[in-house]
Amino acid sequence: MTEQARSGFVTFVGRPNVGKSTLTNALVGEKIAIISDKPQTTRRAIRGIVNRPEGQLVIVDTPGIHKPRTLLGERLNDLVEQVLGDVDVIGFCVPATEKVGPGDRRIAASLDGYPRAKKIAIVTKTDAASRDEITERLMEVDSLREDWAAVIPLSALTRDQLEVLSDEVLALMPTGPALYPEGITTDETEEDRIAEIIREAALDGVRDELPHSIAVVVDDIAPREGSDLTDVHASIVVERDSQKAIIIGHKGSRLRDVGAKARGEIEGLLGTRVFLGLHVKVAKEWQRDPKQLGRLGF
Ligand code: GDP
Ligand code: K
Ligand code: MG
Repeated sequence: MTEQARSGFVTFVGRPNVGKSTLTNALVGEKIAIISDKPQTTRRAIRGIVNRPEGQLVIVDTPGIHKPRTLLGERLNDLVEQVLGDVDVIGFCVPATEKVGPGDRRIAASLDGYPRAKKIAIVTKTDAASRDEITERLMEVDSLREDWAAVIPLSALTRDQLEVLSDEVLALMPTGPALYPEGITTDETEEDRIAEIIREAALDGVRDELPHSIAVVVDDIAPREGSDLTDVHASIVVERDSQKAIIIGHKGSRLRDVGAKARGEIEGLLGTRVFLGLHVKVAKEWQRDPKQLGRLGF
């Protein structure tokens, strides 16, 4: 018996840092979403594509719904609402390592607002939890809703049970042809991916409000004539002069580290050697300014 191919959209929801972006990347098999231990670091809807013999999954990694503090926050919430209303499957994530709390309960209950999507529960980070903890979490999560199509424990880090998840999600998708050509892992542009790599490197080691104030714009990508080098120029945009000083660091030391870390990854992405020119700019209160937001692509 040959079954018809299936395809559709899935997104993962859950509190910040439960492992949604890591899971997206692990399923796609390539880093397309940035991972950070800072909450709320995903800032756009990023699509990752998974091809399987049985069909195609398009994973949409979103920032998640948060209390909006700025115009940027409001726009991101609208974006997430739209994604949740459109997807075929929603995967609700809780980490095996932490007890289910009010935040998890609120998010699980809010899925009532998206009746179109089938819902599955995912217990993440099983590599970091004991058997008893995993069992306890599975029971807690199971009781949060009556309509889970499946409850799956997994580890994105060790890849344990990832296939179980993708099989389960695919089986819930409508039948239909692939939505993207095979061989494509994301619909993100090269510029977007480079900007995110730089943002991830710049986020590493900064604290408090600063992560939220950082945006990155790629100004130029050009192969250098007569060499195997690509010149990439990008701007790291912050909101205040004091933040600019932190990003640059003593005698430019921090910016150099950010550049070195990002350059290696960009070389992997482009498959050439890279000269990376980073410039730090101040755009006052860009998160609240519609014109600046437009310029930064939000
Ligand atoms: P998100 O905010 O839900 O997108 O979470 P991230 O994917 O950014 O991950 C948050 C943190 O959890 C990062 O430090 C990850 O390295 C870590 N993490 C994610 N998945 C796993 C996992 O399967 N096992 C372990 N031990 N850590 C994980
Ligand atoms: K995060
Ligand atoms: Mg994320």
